[in-house]
Amino acid sequence: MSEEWMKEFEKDCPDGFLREDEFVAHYSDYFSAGNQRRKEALAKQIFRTFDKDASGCVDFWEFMCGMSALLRGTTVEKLKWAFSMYDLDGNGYICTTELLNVLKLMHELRYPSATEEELEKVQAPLEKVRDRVFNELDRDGDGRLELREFVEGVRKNPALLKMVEEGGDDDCTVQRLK
Ligand SMILES: [Ca+2]
Ligand SMILES: [Ca+2]
Repeated sequence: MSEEWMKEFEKDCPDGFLREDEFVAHYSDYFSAGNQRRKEALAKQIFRTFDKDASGCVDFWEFMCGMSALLRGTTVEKLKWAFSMYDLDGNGYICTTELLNVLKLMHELRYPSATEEELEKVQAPLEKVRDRVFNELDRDGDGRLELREFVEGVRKNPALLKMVEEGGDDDCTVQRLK
């Protein structure tokens, strides 16, 4: 597995570094459908979770750490990665706006060809999902999810993460919320 990654990485990054704009371009091409601006926003966010020292470049080591946490990590490692992905501004907690934005991005990933109108329609159900997730996870009720609240809460109730990943837009999720 890691040898394949090494090859891919060397092909894409002959100088040993992957820059943000290269990653974003690569990613946008990979998902041919979907709104360009939103795809770029998501790609930047994924890149940022890899770019641990915020240098704007990901070296092979950072790339490997990111990928292995994502693909082969323990539940806690995956949850930490999810947390850093959801914490869009990187200030150490997830606020309600960030969670809603993540829900929208996840929805767009599942339905890359959704029109603006369709996205408008899912706004209300996604807000419900957000409220539900906060009710469950925000133990101290301060409107912020900290890493500890997030990891412990989702470990106790994995269905919550599934709701976030699946965007809560299918009928059964909406049903479950009623
Ligand atoms: Ca934040
Ligand atoms: Ca809190």
